Amino acid sequence: MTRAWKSIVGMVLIGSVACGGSDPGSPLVAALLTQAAPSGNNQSGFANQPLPSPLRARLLINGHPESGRTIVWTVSSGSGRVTPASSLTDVDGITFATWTLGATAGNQTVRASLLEDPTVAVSFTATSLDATLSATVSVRNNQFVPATTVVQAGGIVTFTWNEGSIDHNVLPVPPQTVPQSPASPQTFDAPSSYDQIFPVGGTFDYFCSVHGSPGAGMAGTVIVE
Ligand SMILES: [Cu+2]
Repeated sequence: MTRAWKSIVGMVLIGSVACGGSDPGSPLVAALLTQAAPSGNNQSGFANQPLPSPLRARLLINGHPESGRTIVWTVSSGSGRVTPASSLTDVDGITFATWTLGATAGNQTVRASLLEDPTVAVSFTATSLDATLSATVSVRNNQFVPATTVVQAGGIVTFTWNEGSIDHNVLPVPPQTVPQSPASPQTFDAPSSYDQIFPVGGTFDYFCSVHGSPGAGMAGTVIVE
């Protein structure tokens, strides 16, 4: 079966593209690109920095790993880049690439596809935790939105009590001493707002002592790069 598939691929490569999908019994239909385990899917990272783990894709032909095939890596959403632009599958049918996220906030997507048949493809998603010098956390009933905020060292996070927001404070999880709302543990109602400067890098967990506890309920985190 593998030999038959390869001969069809050879025909595709010399230009007979139409033959690939015309026969429902064609072995080419049995080419499957999947996320390998571990795949590197659903990571979070910072803009302009490579994700911690590579993206890994696996090619199966008729259910068997296929080596020596070219997989093309392309960024399909977000402004990042993936390297190399193409790579060969190994004896386990696996190949990998490194994804550097772009500055686009939120979700970004990379697509891996088989050079010989781009319809054989799989996508990977990642979330950009874009670091800025200022960010806003909305203090609501009863949650902090977003729950995780990222700023650069020296950045300011503004905590704002939304309209209708009642009886909340911001307390640091020890040993950190920030963020901390004024006169805490006194609580505040909307309209209230205060700015917290984060001079140094680190992870700063906080919570509302009325509706949460460290790491649970109304709680949040500021990551300072
Ligand atoms: Cu609260």
